[in-house]
Parts: sequence; C-alpha cells; structure tokens
Amino acid sequence: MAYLTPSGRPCACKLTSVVIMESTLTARDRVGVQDFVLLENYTSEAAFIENLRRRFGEKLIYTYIGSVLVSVNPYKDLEIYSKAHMERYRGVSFYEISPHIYAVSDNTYRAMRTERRDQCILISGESGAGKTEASKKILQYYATTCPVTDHMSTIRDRLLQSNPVLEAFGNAKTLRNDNSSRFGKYMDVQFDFRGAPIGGHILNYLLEKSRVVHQNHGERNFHIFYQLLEGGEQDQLSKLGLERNAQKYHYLVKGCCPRVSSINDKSDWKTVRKALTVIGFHEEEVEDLLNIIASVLHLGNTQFGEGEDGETQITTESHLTYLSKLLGVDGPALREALTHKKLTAKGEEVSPLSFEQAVAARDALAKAVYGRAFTWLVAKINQSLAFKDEVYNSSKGSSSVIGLLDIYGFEVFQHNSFEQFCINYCNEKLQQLFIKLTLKSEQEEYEAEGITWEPVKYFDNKIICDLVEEKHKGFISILDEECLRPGEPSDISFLEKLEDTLGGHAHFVTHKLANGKTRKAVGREEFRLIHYAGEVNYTVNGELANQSVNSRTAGSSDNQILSQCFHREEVTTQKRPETAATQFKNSLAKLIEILMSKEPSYVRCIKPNDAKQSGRFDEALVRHQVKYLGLMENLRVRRAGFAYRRRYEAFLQRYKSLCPGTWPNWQGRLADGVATLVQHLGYKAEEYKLGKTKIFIRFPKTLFTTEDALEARRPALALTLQTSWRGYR
Ligand code: AD9
Ligand code: MG
Repeated sequence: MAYLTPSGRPCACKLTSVVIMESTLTARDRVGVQDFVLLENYTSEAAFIENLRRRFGEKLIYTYIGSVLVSVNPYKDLEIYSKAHMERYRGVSFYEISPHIYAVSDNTYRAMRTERRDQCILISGESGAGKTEASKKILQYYATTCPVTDHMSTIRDRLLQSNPVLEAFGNAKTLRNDNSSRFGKYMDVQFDFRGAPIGGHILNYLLEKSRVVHQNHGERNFHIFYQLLEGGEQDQLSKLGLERNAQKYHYLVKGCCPRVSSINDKSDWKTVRKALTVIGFHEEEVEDLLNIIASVLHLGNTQFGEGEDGETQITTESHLTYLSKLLGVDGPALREALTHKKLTAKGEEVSPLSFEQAVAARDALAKAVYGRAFTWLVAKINQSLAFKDEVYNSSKGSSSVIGLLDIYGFEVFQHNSFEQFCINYCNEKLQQLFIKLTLKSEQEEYEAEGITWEPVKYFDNKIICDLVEEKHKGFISILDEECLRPGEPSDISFLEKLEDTLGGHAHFVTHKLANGKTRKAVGREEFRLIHYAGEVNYTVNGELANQSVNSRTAGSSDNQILSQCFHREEVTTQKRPETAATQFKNSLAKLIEILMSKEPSYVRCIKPNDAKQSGRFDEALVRHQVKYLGLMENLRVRRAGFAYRRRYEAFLQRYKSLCPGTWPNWQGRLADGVATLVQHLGYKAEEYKLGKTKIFIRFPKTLFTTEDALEARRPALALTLQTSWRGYR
C-alpha cells in the first residue's frame, strides 16, 4: 500500500495549502478523530460510531482507517468538490490535510506514477451509500488535475461522458436510491508515462434484467425509457410508434412511479444524447439503440388471447407490426416465437404455448433484447475509449492503470431471488479479497520493515465462498447440474439436492430441522445462507427458469446491435452451454484476478438513513453497515501492534525542531536522525520500533504528546497542523 508516500513538493508549499484548508475548516474540524486509528478506545464499536456521528454532524463525511477512506453519504451538496478543493489535494499526503475522496484519488495517482504499479480503488457499501458518486468524483479529479494534450482531451471527455450513458441504460429509481446502479462496473483508466489519461476500459457485471419487465412498488424501470418518452422529439417518437406518456406502457407502470421529484428525465435525455455523440456513436447506431428501447415497450404492451382453435394468439397486432419493423425481424417468425416453442428433439416441429408460457416468452425476449443491447453499449464505449497506439506513439509500452470498482452492495429484500444471490456472492468474494489484501499488505509491510507480525483474529468468510463455488459440491455446481439435466428442471428437486449436499453446513439452512420438525423462519421453497454480513432467505421459485434465454428470433435481426449480439450465442450453442450462475462465477474470478494484480485502495461508503435525508444519522443502520463492511476488524488489523507509522524523512521533517541534535537539518542517515530525535523526546523502548524506512509508533498517546510539544514550541503552525494530523478528541 502506498501508505504515507511523501508528497514530493517543497514543505513550504504543503504548509501553505494546509493553512488555507484548515483556516476554513478549523471550527468544524474540532470534532472526533479524523483517523480511527487514533481512537483511544479503538476496540469499541460505540466509540467508532460516535466518532462517525459527531463528524457527520459537522458535515465531515470522510474519516480514515489508516489509508482506507470511510465516507458517509451527506445527501446534500457540501460544496467540497470544487476545482479549488482539487488543487488543495494535489501532491499532498494523507495526514497533512482533512480526509477526502480527492486525497485517495491523488495518493493512488502518485503511487501509480512513482512506484509504476497499477492501482485500483475498490468502492463498496450498500445501495444508496454513495459508491457511484464517489467513483464519479475520482474520475472528475483525474479529468481536472491530470495533464492533457488535445488528443487526450477527447479521451478524457469520453471517459466522463460514458457515465451518463451507462447510468441511463443501467440505473433506475429504487426504494433505496433514486439513481441506483443496477449493474456492477469495473473501469480501468489508462495513463501514459506523463500521467495523462490515454484510454479506458469497462467491464460490466450482471445487469438486473428482471427490472425490464417488472418493478416493485415505488420503483421504476431503467431511466432511458422515461428519458426517451419525455425528451425525445415528436417525429422521433412517431417513427418509433410511441406516445409521450409513460403511463401507457405496461413495463413502465408496474411500480406506479413514472415520475421522480429528484430526476428531470427531459434534461437527462439531452445530456445522454450529447454524451452519445461525444463518445462517437453514429446516427444509425443511436437509431438501432432507440429501436430496441421502443421495441421493449411494444413487447410489454403485446397481449395474448385465445383463438378459435383454442391456441394462444397475439391480440395486439399493431404492436407486433412495430416490433417486426423496429427489431428488423420477420413478422410471422416473431409471432411464432412468441406463441410457440420449438421441440428441439423433433427437428423443426413446434408446439403451441399456453397463455402463461406466451407471457413468459414475451418477457424473456424483452429481457434478453435489453440485456444484449446493454452489453453492446458497453462494448461500443470500450471501442471508443480504447488506447490507440497510432495516436499516442510516444507513450507506447509505458502506460499504467487505475481501476475503479463500483459494484452493488449486499442486498436483502423481502423476496430474494437469483439476482440477490449473485450480488451477495459477489460481496462475499470482495470481502474475501479485502481480508486477504489488508492482512497481506499489513503483514508484508511488517516483514519488509523487519518488524515482528502480531496476528489478529477475524472471521474468514472463505467458508461461505466455498459453499457457493466449490467444484462438484458447491451451490453453483448443483444448480448447473439441475439446469443442464435433460427434461424440465424442477425447483423442488433442486432444493432437495441442495439439502442432500449442503444440509448440515454451518452457513446453509432450509425449513427442515435435524429432528424432523419444520423451521418456521424459512419457507418450503426457500433456503437460507448465513452470509458474513447477515442472513438471507432465497426463493428457489423460478431460479432455474431464469437460466434460459430466448434467442430464437433475434439472431436473424436486421438491427445491427441484435444480430451482432445474438450471433455469437448461436455459434456457441453446439457446446454444453454455460449457465448464468457459472458465467457469473467465472466473471467474478476474472475480476478478482484483475484486482489482485493491482495495488488496492479502499473507499467504504455508509448510508446514514433510509429516508435519503440530509443531516439524519440512524445509529442502528450505521452500526449494521460498520459490522458488515468489517470496519472494526479493519481497524483492529491496522492497530495490531502499531497504531501509527511514518517514513523517516517525513517524521524528521515534521519534528526536527524539537531536538537540538536534528535542528535545523540532520546530515547523517535518516534512521539515525529519527533515533536521535525520539531519544531526545524520551520515547520508551516499548513505545516504538524502527523499521528499515519507517518509524512505527505503538500508541496514539505517544504521538499526541509529541504533537503537544510541537504545538507548545510553534503555536501558530502547530495549530493548523494538529487538526490534520490527529484531529481533536
Ligand atoms: V447503488 O448500490 O448504485 O443503489 P450507490 O451507488 O452507493 O448506490 P449513489 O452514489 O448513487 O449510491 O448515491 C445515492 C445518492 O446519494 C446520490 O444520487 C446523491 O444524491 C447522494 N450522494 C451520494 N454521495 C454524495 C456526496 N458525496 N455528496 C452529496 C451524495 N450527495
Ligand atoms: Mg451506484
């Protein structure tokens, strides 16, 4: 970890910037400690939360645990993200200035440049905690502060503009967040040897496709539908066969919430249209995209009834006509795909679908079409962000990367399905990574500095990851087996298999108790996983149906996006297909590999209340998040042995005035200078250790005493620095 990387700027400049910053914040900064490592009672959860609460009350939303940034969503614009704020954080180390997302951005950037190692910033937290906002702020920081030439400004603009486009298609209003990301996102930003952005790449994970056809009460479909209806030009809507009224579309009214007070669909539409142009979408491509959006709405309004022959038939011909035109598929083929199924075992023979089956086929097609369009959109953005050698000849071979991970947090609803299962499994994997990397990096640092490592107890959630992904006997293997077995898959036999294989596992529970009785808290079609973050009941109902995709019609589409997307699937159907669960498992494994190859920084986001209100701090809600984000464990690991560490040059620079032997300048080895200094200050042997490049201080009190000495000697300067170094207790 690039912990306490020296700023590389002259001291006088740094001090000036601190003074400017602190002079505006001094009064508010007299609250709590700005690094939890400095909490006297660091094992107390109550003290931890009290520190968060007090700082939040003063609009100090950021606090560190060592180099991990904890952020509490203020639910209002705090005016701390201006260009002037960005400037204050440039080239300044963590402890010289108040905690901020810009400090993490800048330290990561400098670590990438000075250590020439790829970095990543992992942003986690529950829905509405502020992950996406944090990732946007980081990107804005780089876009504003990094050097750019004309060519590069194009890439910079595209990087920024990819956000509104992806949010339009991948975000939606939910009960928890008016702009909830319904997909996981990992974005690499590539920099050349001068530190200028030259490219980017996005990986997307598991779009919540079920939202296309169904929304819970108080929720909406993806923003783009409402944006198009509100903001699209009249002749455009007419061409698409759409009316400017979201209420007319079945897929848009399930949540009874077509309008959201915090969202302006009309102006968002303008932003998205502009962004598509900046990213380099051609008019025909935009048209294909809009055709898909409109076709989903027509599909939603496609109704079925019973014909004279008793077979299910489409009763809304006009929608079918539009569908065939917009999707570029043959009308009769589409009609057949929506009302009949192919009996693969009997060649070309088809059999009619029941009413319910036809509705399910329609919805499956809508989800598949939208899902593929989203995948295509990401691929297209990636093409436009791709690092182009011929443009940036000079930077060949010497680029580095900062990855930003903004992925859905742990989710528990009344009814939890396959999608929640994947999301929570993803969080288990990320927690596992966090444990590995924080412990590993801590251990490595101790080893590198030649200091004995003192192990810390923590809950290792590997047992839950194994339960899900172990070969042959893990949850996903059992699901695969059941899905790929010939004949109709059954949810109940799946549940029985789960019981047979996983029953008795400490983290897997069904309604059956060992004594033959029934456990009431788990339904007959449910199983419960005891996650590291809490217990969740999942319904198996539909778990298996979710795994199949209707691709019959779209493969032959004239719509470039659809034919491109579905063609690939057709080619691969000869092989044993991968289930959605296995696909997700594999993509997660790849993600973990990517993250492991980089040096991580963490932003842990906390949501202060469920009402999306500013100024409200719900302690119980925060306590729960502190628990499942593993923050107390994180703090204990960070405090294990030594609360504080600092590179020799930084420590000497700061305190040399306290010792005649080191003032004004120490000429010898840095380690000797620090030894001279701490001896003079009267540090006892058990209070500190000298490593190879850093001093390790065991107790915060030692540091406070030294700070007090500095304050007594240089009152004016010390006052400004004190706030940034240790906060006020
Ligand atoms: V989800 O898992 O995608 O549903 P996120 O991404 O964690 O969730 P998001 O960043 O979208 O949450 O934040 C939710 C809302 O909180 C935003 O729309 C803002 O209105 C508000 N927010 C979040 N962070 C900040 C901030 N730093 N300053 C002001 C903020 N408002
Ligand atoms: Mg988000």
